Amino acid sequence: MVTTRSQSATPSRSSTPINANGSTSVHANSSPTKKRKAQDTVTNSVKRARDEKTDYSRWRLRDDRGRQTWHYLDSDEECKEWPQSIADRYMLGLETGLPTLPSPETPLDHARNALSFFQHLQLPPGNWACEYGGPMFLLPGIVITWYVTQTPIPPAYASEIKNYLFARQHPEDGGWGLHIEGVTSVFGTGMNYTILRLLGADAEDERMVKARAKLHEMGGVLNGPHWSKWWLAVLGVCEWGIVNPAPAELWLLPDWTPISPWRWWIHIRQVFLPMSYIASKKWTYPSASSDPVIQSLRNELFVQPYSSIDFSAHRNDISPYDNYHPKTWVLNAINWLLVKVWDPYLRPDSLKQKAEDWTWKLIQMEDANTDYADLAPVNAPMNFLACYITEGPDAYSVRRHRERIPEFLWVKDEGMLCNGTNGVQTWDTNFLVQAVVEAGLAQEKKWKPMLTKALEFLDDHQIREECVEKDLCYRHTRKGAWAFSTREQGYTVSDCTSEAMKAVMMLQALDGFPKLVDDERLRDAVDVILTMQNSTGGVASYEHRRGSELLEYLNAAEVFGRIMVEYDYPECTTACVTALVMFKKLYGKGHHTDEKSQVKGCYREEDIDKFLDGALKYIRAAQRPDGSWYGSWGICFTYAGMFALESLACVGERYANSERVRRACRFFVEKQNPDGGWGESYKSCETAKWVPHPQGTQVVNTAWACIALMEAGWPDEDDEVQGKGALKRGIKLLMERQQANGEWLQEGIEGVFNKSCMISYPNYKFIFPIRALGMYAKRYGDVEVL
Ligand code: LAN
Repeated sequence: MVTTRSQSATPSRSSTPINANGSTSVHANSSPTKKRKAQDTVTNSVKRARDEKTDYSRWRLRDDRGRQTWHYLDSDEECKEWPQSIADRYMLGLETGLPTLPSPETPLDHARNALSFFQHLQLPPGNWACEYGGPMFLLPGIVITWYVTQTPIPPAYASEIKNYLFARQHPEDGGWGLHIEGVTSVFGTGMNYTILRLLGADAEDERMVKARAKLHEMGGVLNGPHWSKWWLAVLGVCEWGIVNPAPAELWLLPDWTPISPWRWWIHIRQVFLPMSYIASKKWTYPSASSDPVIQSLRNELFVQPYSSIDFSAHRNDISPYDNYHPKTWVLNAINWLLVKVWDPYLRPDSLKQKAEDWTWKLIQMEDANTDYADLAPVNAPMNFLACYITEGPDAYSVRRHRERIPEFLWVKDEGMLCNGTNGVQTWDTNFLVQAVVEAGLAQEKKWKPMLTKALEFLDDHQIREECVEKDLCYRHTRKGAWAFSTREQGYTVSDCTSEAMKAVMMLQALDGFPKLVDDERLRDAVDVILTMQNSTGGVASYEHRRGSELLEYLNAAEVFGRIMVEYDYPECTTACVTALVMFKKLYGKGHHTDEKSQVKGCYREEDIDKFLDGALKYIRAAQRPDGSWYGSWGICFTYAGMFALESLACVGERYANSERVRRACRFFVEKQNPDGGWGESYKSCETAKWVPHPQGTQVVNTAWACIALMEAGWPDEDDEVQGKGALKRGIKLLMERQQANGEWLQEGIEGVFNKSCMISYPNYKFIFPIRALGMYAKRYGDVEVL
């Protein structure tokens, strides 16, 4: 059986005093037994280094119009001038000092208590923030890029990155996986071991010895996936011969070809872009051969002696732990032709140059359109490196990239990690606003300042201009959209746009809130949403689908499935459906005068209706025979079921009149645990079958299930219904798990992407219970739930 690590529970912080100025001391979390163990091993001639631990009272999170960075203050004066906020302390896992609240009785009392706590975590521009960790392959790209570009790494960052990696090392086998709960793999172990060494960890530290042993047991880094081979070639630990082709020439293909990169899913093409550029140049860290750490890594990362390795013979080696999506015979055949025939004999220098020139131009466009923030922390360090290689160490592009990388980094009780994006600003803020409005609490005076700030944030972060040379760099329309994080990042996401639009419309429809986003800007958002639909009726994430699913034959990543093109998602589709339905309701009849016909009606009503029709057909078709929907962005059936049922409810399809909704309810009720809650493991996402959470009930799954049942119009009090009272028991569980200060504690990981990689959404444990409790009170009255 494979042991997994659970996401760390909130605050197991120690009060052990830590030296000021970031100077070294024993790890604050070391228990006496751990220390004893360490001493024993030292006498056994294996070392355990003394970990450097920074002083957590010196960290501050700055949020500058959504641009979030962590700062370590060196002097006491600075600390005095910039005191630590409650939000800082909470994120760092320090005591918040927030008081015990009056004992709640009704569901709304519970929701109010939760808000009393959660309001303290709102940041000055009006958004919420949190750790957004999970993937274990993001820090390596950043640290390797810092290293080869000779970027000074702040000592506090270096210490806390090491601490995080050690904290996340598998307690038994000593390795790391693709994500924090995943099984140990070569990708996770090879890359994280490497960066620990670059950051100064000692090769003879007992934890490194253990990790190395595990890596060797899995065959060493020769068995890693494509991305790790690429990074190790950049670092000069492997030779470029081991890296399967990433041909920059593909970018020269005419747009009509079915495999042109502009058709790929945005994340894959934006990673492939710098990857192909740097691979074409076969650039390697120039000091690799004289750098003692690299020399040493050449001995540590392989099972065989470095000098005996024929790297090109290991292009296709991959360990079974990493081979989630094996390469197809088509891809293998293409790779063979590229390596054996195209590269050595046919590739003209002029074509190589042309491909490099064009990819470089596209890299510059990505940087320009995001002010060097870039799409995500995978392409950002790669673009940074491309700029360094092309423009030299002192170029503006390099300095700007250097400045922006810290926006991906996050400090928590375990150390410093890399978030999956530059934050969750817009996304979490949308959902919190909606939860409060749905709970009917938005009119309470106490929450008005908080909600007004949130509205100001959403107003500030709607994207107002199209990309420069949008069509040339294949970008989707974005004027009127919202991104997942910030306006600067600037990537349209279908559901982020829709959820933000809903949050804005909900607040602006209430008395006492300013009308910050005018009708024209809401119409821009509608225009964007209407571009997102696929021919199936469903909606994808960043763009409508541009290429065939057959492109999966060319999926070279090995560690992820279904990444080559956009797919339909019930979650994204529902967000669009509910936003458009709300728009029609609030801005419908007589709200807009058509320019041509001068008819007063709803803006683009026909287009909206057509969209809704197709979208609902898709939602119905996506339901599985057992009544469930598969979720791609949250875990898993509880998440998608909640959205799908919301879509159906929106057009009046509910338990009373729909067999499919009854089937969905039965699915939920059958999965309920005896304690009244629901708990779903991330394995549901990997296997596409319901897998119960090994730790049982989870607050977030329970909230999703309760919301789903309420959207469905589940007759909870009907004696005739099997499963009577399921909803009430779920709501009770949410109330029981709430702490005296209003918070809920962190449980298992909540989110997912690419089927196999998990990602944390820690704010969900506040947002969705608030919503569920509020909805319950609205439907059943705000009385004690007995
Ligand atoms: C995200 C995070 C948010 C997520 C939702 C809005 C929840 C979803 O409904 C639509 C897709 C989206 C925007 C999404 C897409 C993929 C992301 C950006 C991530 C899961 C966060 C990290 C991930 C990104 C791909 C990580 C980098 C990895 C690569 C394979 C390039």
